[in-house]
Order: sequence, then C-alpha cells, then structure tokens
Amino acid sequence: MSDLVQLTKDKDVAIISINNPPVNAIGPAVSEGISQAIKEITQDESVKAAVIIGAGRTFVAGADIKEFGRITSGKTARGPGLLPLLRQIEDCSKPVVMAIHGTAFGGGLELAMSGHYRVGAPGAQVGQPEVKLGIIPGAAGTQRLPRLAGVAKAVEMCAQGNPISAQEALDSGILDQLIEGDLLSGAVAFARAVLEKPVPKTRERNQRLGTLEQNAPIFAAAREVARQKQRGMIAPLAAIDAVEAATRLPFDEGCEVEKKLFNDCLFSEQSKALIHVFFGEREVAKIPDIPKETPIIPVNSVAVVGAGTMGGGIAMVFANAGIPVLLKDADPPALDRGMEVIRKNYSSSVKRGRFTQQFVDERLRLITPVLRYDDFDRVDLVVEAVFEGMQLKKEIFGELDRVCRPGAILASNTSTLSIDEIASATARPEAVIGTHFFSPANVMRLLEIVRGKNSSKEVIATCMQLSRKLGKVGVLVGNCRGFVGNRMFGPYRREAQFLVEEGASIEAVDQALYDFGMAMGPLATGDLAGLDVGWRIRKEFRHLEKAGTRQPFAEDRLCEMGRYGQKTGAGWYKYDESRHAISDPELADSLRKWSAEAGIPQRKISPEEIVDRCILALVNEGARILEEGIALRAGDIDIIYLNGYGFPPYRGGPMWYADTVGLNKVRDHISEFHRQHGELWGPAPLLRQLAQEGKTFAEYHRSQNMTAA
Ligand code: 3H9
Repeated sequence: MSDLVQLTKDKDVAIISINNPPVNAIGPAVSEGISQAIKEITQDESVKAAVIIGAGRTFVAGADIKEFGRITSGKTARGPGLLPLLRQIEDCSKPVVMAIHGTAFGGGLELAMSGHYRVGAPGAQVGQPEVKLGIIPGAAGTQRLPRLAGVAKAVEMCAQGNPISAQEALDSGILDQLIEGDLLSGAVAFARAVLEKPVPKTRERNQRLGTLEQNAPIFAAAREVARQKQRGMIAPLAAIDAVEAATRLPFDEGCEVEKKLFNDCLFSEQSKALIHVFFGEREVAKIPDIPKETPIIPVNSVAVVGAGTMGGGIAMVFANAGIPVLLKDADPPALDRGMEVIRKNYSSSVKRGRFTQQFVDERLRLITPVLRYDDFDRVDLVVEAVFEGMQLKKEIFGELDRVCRPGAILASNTSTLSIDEIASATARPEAVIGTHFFSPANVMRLLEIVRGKNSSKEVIATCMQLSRKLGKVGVLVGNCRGFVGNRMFGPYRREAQFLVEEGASIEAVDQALYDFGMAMGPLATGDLAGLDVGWRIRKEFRHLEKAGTRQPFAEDRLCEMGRYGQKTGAGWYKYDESRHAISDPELADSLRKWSAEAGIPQRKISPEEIVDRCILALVNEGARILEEGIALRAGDIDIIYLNGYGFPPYRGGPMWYADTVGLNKVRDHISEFHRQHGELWGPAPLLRQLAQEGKTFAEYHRSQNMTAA
C-alpha cells in the first residue's frame, strides 16, 4: 500500500487513514492506496465495516491541483481519474463510513459521497469549489450531489463553489450525523451501528432528483445568477449543465456528460488562469529574503491617525479582527463625522444581514475616538491615514516618533508618496512601512505592503502575517511613486482619457473594458474614486512631467468645473440621488470642442483598440515594475490587480493575460502604439527581452531581491 494511506483495525472495523500533508490532496498515489485498502478489507473476513478518515488537520481538500497543469501542458497523461475508485468503494459489500473534519472539498467531497454513510465534526465544511479554478467537479460530484442534497442545493454548490457548514450539510442530507468529541471513535461507533443495515449506494438514490417541471425554474434561476455574479465565466454554466444531466440521464450517462464538460473546462484558458491565481495568492506570502522563522511583533492594539474615509475604514478592519483601535483626528467635527460614518456603515451591514447587531456593538466598543496622541505610547502599530501631502505626513511621523514606544510599527497608508522620505522624519526608519489599503478599506481585499529601504524584516513579516488576520491579501511591493497598483493604473486611465480625446465616446470606452471583464470601466471608476484625488496628485508632481510629452487634459478640465465624480453629482457622467450614472451629451460636446482646440483629429475607434490601448498600457508599466524589482513576481502584480482593481480573475491578471496573448504579439502591438502615439509607449526593456527570448513574464525571476531595487 502507498505510504500515503494506512490501514489499521479497531476490532471488526477497518480504519483507512489518508495521510498526505498538508491537505490530503488526492493524486494517483493516494487513490491507489485507498483502492488497495478496500481490496484488503473485502478479503478480510474479520472486518465488518470501514471508516475512511483524513490524518492531520483535514479530510481531503480535493484533487491535487498541481496535477492539472501537468495534464494540460502535456507533461502527464490523464489517467483514469477517481471514477473507478469511487465505484469500487460504493460497490464494497461492507459499509464504508466517511469521517469528515476540516474540509471535504472537490474530489474530497466526491470521495465522501461514494461512501455509504458520512459523519462529520461540527466544524467541518464541505463544498465543490471547482468553479473557482475554472473547472467543474470531475469525479461524479455533479451526479452524486443532487442525489444526496437535492437539485437546488447541488446546483448552487457546484455552480457557485461556496462551502457549506457541517450543520447545513446534515440538514441537506450530505451528512448522516454530526459527531461531537473524538471523530474517529464516533465514526467507528456509527459504523458498528449500521453493520446490519443495507449499504446504500449514492448513485442509485434517485428519489431527490425531482421532475422536469420542478427542476426547470431551478436551472433557469441558477443560470441567471451565474451570468450576473460570475460574468464571463464558462465553468459555472458548465456545472449547471452537468447537474441538469444528472436529472435527465441515468447515472453513467450523466457521468459521461460531466466528463466532457470537465475536459472542456480543464483545457480552457480560464481554468489555467484561475489555477495560476490559486497558487499566486499563496505565493505572495513567500518573500525570498524573509524566512518563515522571522520573529513576529505581537499586534494587540492599534491607532489610526485621520478619521476620514480611509482612516475610518481602516479602523473598522482592525475592529472586525477583534483588535482595539484608537481613532485619532485633531479636528473635533471631523472625528465626530468619522465615527458617524463608521456607525452608518455598520448599521447598513446589519440591515444587509452581513453582521449581527451584537457583533457590531462589540466592534464599535473596540473603536475609541481621540483628539490627542495621549495613549499612543501603549499601541503596537499606528496607521497614518491623512490626505496625501508629504509635509503633513512628515510632521505626523515626527510626532509619532516622539510619542510611540520603541518597537511599535509606524505605518503609512499613503497611496503614492515615498515611504523612505516619510521614514526620514523619524529616528527609527526600520519601524516605518507602508500599508496601502484600498477604498472602501473594510471591503476591498488588497493590502499593498510597501517596503522602505530600511524597513526591518520583523516589521515586514509582521505586516504580511497581520494582513491574513485582517482578511486581506497582503502583497509586498517596493517603494516608488504609486507603488504597483496605482503606478500601473496611471497609464491605464491616461489611455482611457486619450481615447475619449481622440473621438471615442465615454460610454464606449467604459463598455469595452467592462466587456473585457473589468468590474467597471476606467472612467466610471474615476468618478467613483473621486477625480480630484488624481488632480491633486498631478498638480503635486507636475514638475516631474517631461516637457513635450502628451498629457491628457480632460480630467483636469472636469475638476476645474467642479465635476469631481459621484460625490459632486457629476464627473464623466451625471449622477442622480441614488448615484446612477447618466450620460451627459453636453459634456460630450465640450469634449469635441476641447479636442478641436487641442488639434486632436477625431476618428472612429473600435472596442478592440480601446481594450488594447488600456490593458497593454497596464502591461507595459507592469513590465517596468517587474524589472525594477518593485514587485517580486509577475504573479504578485496579477494578485494586486485582481484584488484591488477589478481585473477579471478568469484572465489571471494583466501579466498572465499578456503571457496568454504571447509577449511577441504584445511587444509588436506596443511598438505600433509607440509609432502612432509617441514616447509614452516605448516598449519596456524587459518586455522586449522576454519576447525576444520567447519567454513569459511568469517564467521571469529576478536575480536580486527587492531591497536591491
Ligand atoms: C478537484 O478536486 C477536482 C475534482 O472534481 C476531481 C477531478 C478529477 N491541491 O490554502 P492553504 C496547498 S479540484 C494541491 O495555504 P489553508 C496550497 O497550495 C480541487 N495543493 O491552507 C498550500 O501550499 P503551500 C478542489 C493544495 O489552511 C497548502 O496546501 N479543491 C490543494 O488556508 C496549504 O493551503 C479545492 O479547490 C490542492 N487541492 O486552506 C480546495 N489545496 O503551503 C483548494 C491546498 O506550498 N484548497 N493546497 O503554499 C483550499 O481551498 C485551501 O487550501 C484549504 C486550506 C481550505 C483546503
């Protein structure tokens, strides 16, 4: 038997333990081991029943995701998969009880459903999350789940991919019993109790499959939800088709339909992109020169300076994680307003059912509004979140240096300014770091952690670990203007404006990028974020612009007119009281007039050109960032764009997308834009190099680490 599966006995009950740390992912060796164990217990007359359980922290978290890349790249031939094993278990003449703790996900739940019974620890979760990887269940999950849980539950789980709790699994018929206390002994006792009963085969349980009339509205509603919530994704619709096949066809034929749909999805670009995202999200936590053992500074109390939109949101993030926060603003009305906004946000979360009133009351008790720095000597971490102005930030950091205890972390939420210059206002630059939250801070998952040239490894490791505790994806970035996200967003939004100035309508620009998969078009995004923010930054940095290079003018004009976006009721669009965007023909006329005055010829611009101009501007800047070591890996840039800028996950992020287009093509396209639109479009040297070598961004590894940048 394989080392990954052990067979032991508790008198007449065999115990098959799967032991493939960290998550007992099921690959050919595990599958072979279980199969061998089932053969042995079938022949062993002293065994009357079996329990299959996961060793360590979990049952089986799914098939081994790394295998998929090997199959699609042709490195491994696709084997028989799990289906024969699951049938072997189901056909075992002795009752097989699946004992579930941790997570039974994907292939893990499919394995569990092939058993005759399932018991679970109260904290366990089960799910078919395959769609999040761009595939569908591939081991009869779409066929067995509706037979156990009913069609509506199965279609929801397979199409949306979210896990359910053990209690919900019990209520819906997936689990037969919850086991309080020791799971293994409970499962063994359960096995003894069913010894005399027949062994129910899930594949033969057709009672919950419903009728065509009952199921039609369920599938129609599921497709509608998938089209809206998972816009552009293939897998959710395929998963629904597969579950539908379970309701229309005999089990084996249903499995054939599932197999075909699974293969289509597995070989799709979407699945490759989403698997890249899965591993990329885990890879960002790994910093080459900061070992796992780096000491972590305990963060048990925090202070936030500035009670504006960002400061208030950041205070909520800490409170939500159970960490007490001082929220400081020197201006009493601003502090009152900040607290009021926090209360409003929490009460709308209660109304929407996201939080209970009790949770919110507890969180609010953790936030203490203060006007002075009096208690700052007791906090472990301070996040400064005042508006973007170097002078003000330096004054604050000078003050923090005086009042905070030695060892406290001093972080700035700046979105553009130099962390090193901010740190120079203190006598402890090793304690200074950037923690760039995204608006609204309590909602957006991204946290850019900005490494200053002196930031200590302990401070960096602490912030990386803290990001997880806060429910954020922390990505370490180097120090430069705009860091990774905003630095790339500049050229992206610049091109969107240029396109409007060259004759594309505002709506056409936003629509093309929305259709590409972006959560929002770039101009509508500007209206949401506030056009004045960029305007203020542009004014601060105007002296750095190279004379003679083309600069967009439209947003400056809008700001001069007081059109700052949603908050002033008008920006690129007009807004009604419920902030619905309305096209503004007068603005369209003004744009034509301004363009004529600037001598910009007007032309018809295709949606393809709009997408290329904007997305390739992201990619070109991303290549520079990568070469400079401002991002550690192309995948880190992708994770930033997926979690902070609404880039569609099924395209894998801008750098992955460029790799899928082919860097040769990308370089040629950018060179063409260079010829047409001038020096802003010079192809990044790294892009040229990789294209020349026939390589991808994903293959690029910098030899020096980030601090050398
Ligand atoms: C499937 O099952 C298809 C089937 O229908 C069968 C078709 C034939 N494979 O997330 P963590 C690694 S598709 C390989 O940090 P946590 C992960 O990369 C699969 N590796 O821990 C990481 O490695 P490293 C359906 C896996 O406690 C380490 O384990 N299943 C897999 O925060 C720890 O992971 C899923 O989609 C895997 N399946 O969360 C479940 N899973 O340390 C995917 C994890 O080197 N997994 N790793 O960075 C998860 O959702 C979470 O990992 C889990 C644990 C909740 C299990």
